[in-house]
Amino acid sequence: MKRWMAMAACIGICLFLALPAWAAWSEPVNWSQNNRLEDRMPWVSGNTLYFVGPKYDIYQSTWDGEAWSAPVPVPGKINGPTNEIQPCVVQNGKVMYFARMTTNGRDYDFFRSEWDEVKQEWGEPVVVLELSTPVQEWDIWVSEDETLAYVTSRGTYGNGKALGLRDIWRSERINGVWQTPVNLGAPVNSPVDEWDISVDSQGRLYISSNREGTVGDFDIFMAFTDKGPVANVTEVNTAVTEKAPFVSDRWLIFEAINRPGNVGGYDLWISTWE
Ligand SMILES: [Ca+2]
Ligand SMILES: [Ca+2]
Ligand SMILES: [Ca+2]
Repeated sequence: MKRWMAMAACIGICLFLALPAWAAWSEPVNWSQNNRLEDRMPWVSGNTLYFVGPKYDIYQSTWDGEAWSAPVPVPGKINGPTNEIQPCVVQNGKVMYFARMTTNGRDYDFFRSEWDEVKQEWGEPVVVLELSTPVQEWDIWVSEDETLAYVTSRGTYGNGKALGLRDIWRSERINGVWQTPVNLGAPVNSPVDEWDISVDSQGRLYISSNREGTVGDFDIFMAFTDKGPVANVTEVNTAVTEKAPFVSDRWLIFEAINRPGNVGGYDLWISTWE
């Protein structure tokens, strides 16, 4: 081997050794404020974690840099006598989307509420009919500026067809109106359930599904774009149910049931990007 080739190889190996290992999601930790009942469906806006707590109301807890505060129900008109699920807080904490069990036979529909600066509470929610069907809506992810949404539903929109039991659909908001959602199709959707959806700053979709390729029961999967390809987020999944991911540049938070270390019922688990 010529001397310069040996030197180049040496430099290459040295560079390789000097580079940090690929960043990945850390081993998930059981959230410090989990209770024996429901702790589900996380969403983080700023330093506030919104989630579904006991009796299927929406709660919040704040991170002060060291610890999470004791959860309290969100103030205002969000929580009512039926179930409220899947908080999605955008517009710098001033708008909340969520799903509510309706009493008119439409199962869950999506609602939108605005923060009332004067009363310092959430205002009366308004149903988002463009994103709701006569059957069960479940999860909603909306971009910070409210121009893009992904939703999961048992229903169909317009002339669209579903691939499986629950699918993910995409809608854009134009001139203040949500357009008819379009089914993402395969491979992001599958012939079985896609229950939940969250999107990171790179446009990668974190979803939950019991499709082929799970470690066991429901797992968290990541789609590189909304057209795929899709990979199992193996760092966080186990043989039990992992669902309802929320993803940011810092955190991947999800719900699990019967996972070793659970406090009770569904718990939240937190993984950090490192
Ligand atoms: Ca509905
Ligand atoms: Ca699993
Ligand atoms: Ca729990």
